[in-house]
Amino acid sequence: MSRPSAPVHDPHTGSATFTLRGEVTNSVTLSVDDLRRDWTEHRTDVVFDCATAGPQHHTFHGPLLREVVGRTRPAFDPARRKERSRFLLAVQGGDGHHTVLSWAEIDADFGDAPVLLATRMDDQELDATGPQLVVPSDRCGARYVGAVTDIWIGTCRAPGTASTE
Ligand SMILES: Nc1nc2c(c(=O)[nH]1)N[C@H]1C(S)=C(S)[C@@H](COP(=O)(O)O)O[C@H]1N2
Ligand SMILES: [Mo]
Repeated sequence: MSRPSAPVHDPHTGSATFTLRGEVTNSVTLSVDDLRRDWTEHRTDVVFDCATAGPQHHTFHGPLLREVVGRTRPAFDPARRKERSRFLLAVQGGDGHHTVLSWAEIDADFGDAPVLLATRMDDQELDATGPQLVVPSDRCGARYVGAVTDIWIGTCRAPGTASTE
């Protein structure tokens, strides 16, 4: 867990914001309201297992994570699959819970997982808390990160490269 941070709300709309950064051309800060307005909304009915509370059933609405991240123009050549396959995404919630996905999991040429950044869970709009990562292909709930504040995209060092840090 890293340091918790309370959501910052857009002063005009009151909608919680989060930041996308890393090895990108443009870092961006977006609100839940921006997610609702600027991208095609998808809906997914999921069930995931929680270690402490058992099976959880929810309906989520929101855009595809890969389309939202596309706005940052990640530092890969979009035409080169091997380059894309080296990227990771780290997603953090306001309580410090964070998890990783590989770009390939969500890339249409690889895993093509319909991972969402949800603006709504069941009947609840997520403007007060922040968006939720939705990973329908996961059997358990640990990567359903709620109250997302930060998303990082970038590469890790090649395994054969000695660390100098
Ligand atoms: N920010 C944040 N999101 C989180 C967690 C957490 O500790 N912090 N726990 C995860 C776990 S373990 C589960 S099972 C689900 C629970 O989702 P629900 O309580 O909304 O059904 O949230 C996930 N998202
Ligand atoms: Mo859980």
